[in-house]
Amino acid sequence: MIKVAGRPESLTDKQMHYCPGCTHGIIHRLVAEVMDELGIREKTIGVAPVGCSVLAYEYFNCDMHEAAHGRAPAVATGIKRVLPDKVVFTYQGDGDLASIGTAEIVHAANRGEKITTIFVNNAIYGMTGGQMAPTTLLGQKATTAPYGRDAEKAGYPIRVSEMLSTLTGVAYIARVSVHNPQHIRKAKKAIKKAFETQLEGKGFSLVEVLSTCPTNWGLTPIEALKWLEENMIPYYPLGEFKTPEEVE
Ligand SMILES: Cc1ncc(C[n+]2csc(CCOP(=O)(O)OP(=O)(O)O)c2C)c(N)n1
Ligand code: SF4
Repeated sequence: MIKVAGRPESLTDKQMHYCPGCTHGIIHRLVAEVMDELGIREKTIGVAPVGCSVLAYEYFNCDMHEAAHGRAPAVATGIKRVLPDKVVFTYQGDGDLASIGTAEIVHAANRGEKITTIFVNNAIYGMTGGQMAPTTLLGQKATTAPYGRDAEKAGYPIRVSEMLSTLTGVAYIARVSVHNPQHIRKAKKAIKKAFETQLEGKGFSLVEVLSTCPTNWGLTPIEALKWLEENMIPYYPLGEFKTPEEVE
């Protein structure tokens, strides 16, 4: 019998705790498949965030470290500088990366730290009950914006990939989505390119992945995928914002 599918070696056997329809699980799997394909599992160190993916250290079958809210890029910087031969990545939500950890991500990117960040943008704080995040769309409801986000009071949703790609130390930045199989395949390619950028010692790399939070969006899993496609992609366009070729 030919095996056509299986669990990546870079994931543990632990059952994930994510809500039905949450795409964090798909993104974990893509990162794990990339680790397997690049053969780097045994030399990879991941840094887990605070947020729904806080338990990522239980799911990835590589060395993992936990960081306080938003501080993953700073922790990853320390690890990579002490152990430059390791592959170091952070996995962070938008509350973690674009709110509490704004300074950390901007300065790690600006310093050109040779780390990779997987930035999961679901436009809301998932774990703590659906507060507005810096990435919450205008008009989108959140527990702290019951009438929808209002630019007058809360400013505009931050486009992290565009913002960071202006920094010289950045080698690779792309925004992808996981709302259907075609985009999942593209997302994996971008994640692989980000890790390859690090393996080539080229500088900071980040992949922003548009993700769902059916629980806090108040939608079914299928409605959430549709909502992502129809509402998030127009504001957060997909594509590569900076590639290693541009910095060579
Ligand atoms: C130092 C610290 N500050 C605040 C919190 C509370 N907290 C935990 S998870 C979270 C929200 C994270 O949201 P996000 O990064 O968007 O990830 P998601 O849950 O949506 O995947 C907050 C505010 C915490 N645990 N630790
Ligand atoms: S609260 Fe949202 S982000 Fe968190 S696991 Fe559930 S669906 Fe996913």
